[in-house]
Amino acid sequence: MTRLSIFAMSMIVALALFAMTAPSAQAGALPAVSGSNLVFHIDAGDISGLSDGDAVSTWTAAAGPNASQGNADYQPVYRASATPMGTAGVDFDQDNDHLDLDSAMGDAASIFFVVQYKEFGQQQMMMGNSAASQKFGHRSGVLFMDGVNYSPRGFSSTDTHVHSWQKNAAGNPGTWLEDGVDIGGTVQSFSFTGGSVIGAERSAVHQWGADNLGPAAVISEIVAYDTELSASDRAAVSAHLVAKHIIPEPSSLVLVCLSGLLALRRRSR
Ligand SMILES: [Ca+2]
Repeated sequence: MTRLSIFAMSMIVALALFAMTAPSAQAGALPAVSGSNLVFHIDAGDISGLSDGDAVSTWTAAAGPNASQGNADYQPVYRASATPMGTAGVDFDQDNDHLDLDSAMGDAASIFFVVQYKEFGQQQMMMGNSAASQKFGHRSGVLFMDGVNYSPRGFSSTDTHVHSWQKNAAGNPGTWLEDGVDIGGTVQSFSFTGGSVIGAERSAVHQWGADNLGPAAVISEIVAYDTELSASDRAAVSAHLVAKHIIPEPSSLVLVCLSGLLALRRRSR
């Protein structure tokens, strides 16, 4: 190995170490998407002034209406470090915790949920409006939207995941993705309209039936767009959320090493 090669290899190692230790860029803004507007975005990382275990009375949104709950019994709990990447979450007790939006969010055709389910019993309502329709969640691990199961595949992972629902459109089938991968099920053809509640519960407020519980889940981030995203935009938003909450983005490290190796090859010619 020539002296130049040794220098180049040293640079590659240094750059790789930098890539591994540098502050992650993925914690930043959502990737830009084409032809679709953000109608709702709420991130537990934006909650300030609370300590781990504190009740959440207000969850300020980055886009769209804020979420709040004045009844102490119904308030979920703040988790300072809820995900594998140490990002925060809002912990719902399944019994009666829910947050009302200050106003209904705009109609959504693409929704992303960063969520850790704690268990899978019965029906758990993740989001809905005040009527007994247009709600979504899961039934014993099968995701559904507006009453339609995304069957046949259920899931039972209590790890943090990015669940993404999208309405059916031409060339862009309505699907649920888990961490960017289609979990396989019935095409979904409707929009999610008038969303006004995160979670639901069995009390008189937002009573959607005795079998409809709130989420036994920790929610870290919700993102909703008004139209169907392209496959590439959807993949980009999924990848952003996975990298932010679940696993670090490997691409920067891979790219640095690849460019370093190419430089080494050029120099050695
Ligand atoms: Ca409660």
